[in-house]
Amino acid sequence: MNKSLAEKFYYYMKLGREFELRAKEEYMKGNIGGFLHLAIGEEGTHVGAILGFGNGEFFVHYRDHVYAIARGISPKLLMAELFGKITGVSKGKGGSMHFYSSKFNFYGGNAIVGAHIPHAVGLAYAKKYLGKSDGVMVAFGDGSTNSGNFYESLNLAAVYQVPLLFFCENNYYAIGTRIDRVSAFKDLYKKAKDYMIAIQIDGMDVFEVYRAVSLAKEYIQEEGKPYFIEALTYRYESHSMSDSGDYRSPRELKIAKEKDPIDNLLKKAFKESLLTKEFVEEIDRKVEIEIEEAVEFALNSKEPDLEELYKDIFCED
Ligand SMILES: Cc1ncc(C[n+]2csc(CCOP(=O)(O)OP(=O)(O)O)c2C)c(N)n1
Ligand SMILES: [Mg+2]
Repeated sequence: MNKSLAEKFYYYMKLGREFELRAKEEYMKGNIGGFLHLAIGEEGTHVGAILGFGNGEFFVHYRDHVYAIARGISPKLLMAELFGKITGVSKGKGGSMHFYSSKFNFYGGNAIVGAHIPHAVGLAYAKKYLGKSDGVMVAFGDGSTNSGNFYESLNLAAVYQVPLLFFCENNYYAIGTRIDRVSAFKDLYKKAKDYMIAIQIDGMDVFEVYRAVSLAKEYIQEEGKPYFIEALTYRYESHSMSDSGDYRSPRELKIAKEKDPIDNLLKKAFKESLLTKEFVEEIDRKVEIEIEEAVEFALNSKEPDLEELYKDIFCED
């Protein structure tokens, strides 16, 4: 692990966390409406995966903010999207669950659990068909792995041998339902291992996620075959702003927070002299300013005109 990578990890994880903490505040003030799913606690998984995969095409479910930030999409465009403004990354028409930017190869989020997994198989198939060597990645939650779409996708990806990285974030819950109540397997990589190489990693360790995803990317590109990673992670907040999260005990939360991915990164990086205290303080100040500017931008932007309702429905090319 080198210094510049550790610096990037810290910057994006901190930016992601502060973005979401502020989004929660703005939601409570009434500046953001609709759904809001936060990934606080999952930053090691999201940032490690995006940076490990590079610029390749990426599909994701609705818990998409930190992925978009790590992809380099401006927090201004993302905050404006949450505020429902025309300057938002999806012109204020998608909100939290539908960040989308073809410029950034970002084809998420998607609100329907598991529905985007076959889309990713389709794009990976197209790549292979057109003789392109770069791969595609799709991120989804543990809950998706109980859906038919998921198994159809594993099957087709293996039948056609497409360059697709399946990236499962196992945070142990689908809304309020704990995984062992709905899934025959607690270790979700086992659901994929007869179709392709499938591994389980510690998603609270950004270094481990980055390493595993980088290696998987090399594999799918060189071999032209699918690959499956299950990252064990945890969300600190409730499923969305509309549930209380009280289906988890305070003790469970406390144990999870002891593995906090940002603290984890700092501990390792200080020990190996990859980060300095001065750098961390400088980033904290930079992040504070960026978030403030993002909220200003969102507040001062306009809502979409009514005619926007009829745009972006059919492909015009
Ligand atoms: C097909 C479908 N069924 C049900 C829902 C309602 N729903 C929204 S999120 C969710 C839980 C999904 O959990 P998981 O895949 O583990 O992702 P996480 O929220 O934990 O990131 C459900 C059941 C939905 N959006 N789509
Ligand atoms: Mg889940």
